[in-house]
Parts: sequence; C-alpha cells; structure tokens
Amino acid sequence: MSLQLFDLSGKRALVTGSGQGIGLSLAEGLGRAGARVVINGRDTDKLAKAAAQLSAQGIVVEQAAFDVTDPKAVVEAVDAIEAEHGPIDILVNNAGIQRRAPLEAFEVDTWREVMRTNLDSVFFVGQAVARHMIRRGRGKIVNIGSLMSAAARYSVAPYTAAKGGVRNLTFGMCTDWARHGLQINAVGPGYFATPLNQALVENPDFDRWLKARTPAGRWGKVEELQGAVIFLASPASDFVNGQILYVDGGVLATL
Ligand code: GCO
Ligand code: CA
Repeated sequence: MSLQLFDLSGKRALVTGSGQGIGLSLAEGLGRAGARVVINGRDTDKLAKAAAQLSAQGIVVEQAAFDVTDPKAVVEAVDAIEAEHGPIDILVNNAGIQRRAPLEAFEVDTWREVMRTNLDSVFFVGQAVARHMIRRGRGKIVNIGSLMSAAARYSVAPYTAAKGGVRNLTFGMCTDWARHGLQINAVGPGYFATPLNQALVENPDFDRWLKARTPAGRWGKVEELQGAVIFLASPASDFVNGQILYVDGGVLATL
C-alpha cells in the first residue's frame, strides 16, 4: 500500500522552535503521521502548553528546552535526547525569527540575532544530530528555508541572507552527509498566517499586495506545510537529496 511510504511509526522527530506557529504545526503533522515528537523552544511554559495540545491528540511528545543558538547547549541537549529517549531519526530545523527594517537602518546586533537564530542554529543542531545519524547510517534532515531563500522583499534583507544560507547549507549537508545514508532537504514556505507574520496579516495594504502577488490568491494555512515535511521525513523521499521544495501558492512561478 503506497501510503505506507509516508508512515513515520516508530520514528522520533526533533522539531526546533516548535512551541508555536509553523514549528508546532509541523510537530503535529509528524505526530499524526506516527512519529514520536520532541518539541523544542526556550520558553518552558510555552513548551508545556504545546506538549499538552499534542498529547491531547494521542501524539507521543517529549519536551527539550534548549537554546538552538548556543552550540554547547545544543550538543548537550541532543546527546541527552539520544541517551534518555532514543535515536533522533528526523530533524526539522525550523527555529527562526523575523526582524524588519530598511537595510541602511538595520542594527548590527539585530543582524547578528537574525543570522544566529536562522542560520547558525541549522549548522549547530544539524551537526550535533548528524553525528548520531552518521553513526547509524540513516537519518532525515528537513531545513525550513523560505520564499526568501530565492528572492527578497523590501525590509527583510538580513532574513533573506540567512534563508539563502539555509538553502545552500542544505546543499552542503547533502554533499557531505548523503554518502552516510542521510537525506537532507529543505522546505521553502511562502506567506503563512503565523505569529511571525501577524503584523503583515493585519496590514490591509500588505494583505492586498500578497493576494495579488500569489497565484493562489491567499495566505497559506500552517497545516498546508505538513505534507511537504512528512514527505521529506519519510521513506517516500529516500532518493531525494539536496532539494528545496517551495510551498508558496505559486509566488515563485510567476512575475
Ligand atoms: C516577510 C515575511 C516573509 C515570509 C517568510 C516565510 O516579512 O516578508 O516574514 O519573510 O513570511 O519568509 O518563509
Ligand atoms: Ca515563560
């Protein structure tokens, strides 16, 4: 039965930045596909609430509160998950922030915060988890890029630079780690109504621009990202490597 290709039963998935928004929705999607999910964030209250929401749906969930921008904390946390819970079969590098300002006015510290959270973390967590996956000769890594991995929009140049880095780091992870039996791909979300974009959703001018610029003529719903991540986290994608799959309602296909 070909649906079994998408079955994640018996697998453990770590999703970074999964206390809310896209990350929490992806944890839910992976859980409903059969995976045990390890949710991550820095805010333990937010994590506890997210865990309750997931286990209420019968999803087996573990919590791992650590700062994805701190390489030491990342290695300690990943090694602890592997030791206390078991192998991490799937890693979704989702943690990210958005900071908007014209580039000429962008603060250096804010630039560093964007690069640390959106790009450095993908390297830190990816490397810590891949070391275990390489030892086992198997593993799935899905990096969450963005529409901005391919093009910029006014006032988000640093985010665009970071997400461009996530796209190319995905290529690099594939080149170095596919030989060990790992598959590393990325998903590039377009515009979704999430907490990160609340200011945009509530801005009537932006809302009008977005609907005109998107062939589907609407915002994405976060659950509409689940299918692409389940596919790239499952046996259905065992020979897919180093790809970025845009989930953007057609934005990149049109001028
Ligand atoms: C913006 C938005 C975008 C997208 C994000 C999703 O300010 O233009 O935050 O950057 O929502 O790229 O991947
Ligand atoms: Ca708190």
